[in-house]
Amino acid sequence: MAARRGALIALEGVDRAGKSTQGRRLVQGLRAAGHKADLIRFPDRTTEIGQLISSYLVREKDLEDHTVHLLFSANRWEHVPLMKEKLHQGITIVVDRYAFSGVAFTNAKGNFCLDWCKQPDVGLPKPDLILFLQLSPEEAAERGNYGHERYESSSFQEKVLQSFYCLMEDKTLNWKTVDASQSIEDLHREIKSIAEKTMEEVQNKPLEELWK
Ligand code: T5A
Ligand code: NA
Repeated sequence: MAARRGALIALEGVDRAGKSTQGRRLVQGLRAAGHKADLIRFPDRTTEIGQLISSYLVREKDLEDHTVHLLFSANRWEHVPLMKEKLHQGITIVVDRYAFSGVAFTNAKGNFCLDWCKQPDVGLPKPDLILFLQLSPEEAAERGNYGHERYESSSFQEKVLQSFYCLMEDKTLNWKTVDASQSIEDLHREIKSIAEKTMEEVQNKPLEELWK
């Protein structure tokens, strides 16, 4: 019998929805329950490509829009060999943002159709579950004002949200929307239970390719 694989679980959602908080909490909770689990945060600002992205986000560097889109995608692809190895070793991988953020943010700039935005990420490991952390703009604003990073304005975030809704219409993907206005612990419990159910369901299924 083939070894059981880990699940690939993506966290997406509007800014301040709690993706990073829940990503850390989920990996911690899964490990405490005896599962093998790792977290990857995208963009991963620690790699050379990630450092370029980071200097763009903090406005130290200006990059052309197509170029930055491809860099965000490349920043995911550079993790793929290790992600696949770990998944096949039975390690569940939680990704804090993934290709959906990549598409939603570039598409929100206008002049970039969804299809063009998706192409560089076609063939990435397909998430077994995409948790969409939903929070109203009012509640998100209560969690602190937007900082000075690029994209941190409410009008742009509204366009990003509309792009996410378009992506969520794809029924070949396992989107699950959760109410991110709950307390950190209540939301964690809900997310962990959905994650464990998915891990059980996919452990003997092949890993698929995104948008292929
Ligand atoms: N981007 C990203 C692209 O354009 N293309 C791409 O391909 C990718 C991957 C950086 C930017 O890059 C763009 C998107 C972004 O604009 P980032 O580094 O992930 O991406 O952005 P961050 O600013 O780190 O993350 P967010 O603002 O989206 O926040 P999170 O992770 O959703 O929220 P979190 O967990 O940091 O929490 C925010 C605050 O709320 C509190 C927390 O303590 C924290 O203070 N909080 C709660 N408060 C009350 N109740 C709860 N349940 C709470 N949960 C968290
Ligand atoms: Na975050």
